[in-house]
Amino acid sequence: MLCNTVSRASRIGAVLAWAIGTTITVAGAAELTFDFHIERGRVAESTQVIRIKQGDVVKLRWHTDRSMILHLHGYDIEKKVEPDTFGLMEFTAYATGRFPVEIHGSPGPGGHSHGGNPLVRVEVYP
Ligand SMILES: [Cu+2]
Repeated sequence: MLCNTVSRASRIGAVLAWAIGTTITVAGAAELTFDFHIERGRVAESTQVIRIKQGDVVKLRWHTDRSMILHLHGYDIEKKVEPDTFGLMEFTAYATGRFPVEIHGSPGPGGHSHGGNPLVRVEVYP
């Protein structure tokens, strides 16, 4: 499935791109794209944890069955996602650690509630 294409394939793609000299930004860093499909508030198990390296340029593409707001903690990126399109989060993984992506119930300060497991965990390794 297209939506389950995760780090391995993306990393190979990035290496190939590097070989022809197009997309590399910093020595050793890769450009990585991850696709997620959210259904009933969850993503496929194989995409619940993604592992990247510090300095990687990362794109997270979100497909969803209902509109919601996603929040990548630590990097503090918020993205409203809607069905029938995809929401894109783009960042350089400058900080190492483990960063949860949570679903926010509604926009605004009152809607910032987190419970249970995060939707996705982003792990950035030095
Ligand atoms: Cu949050």
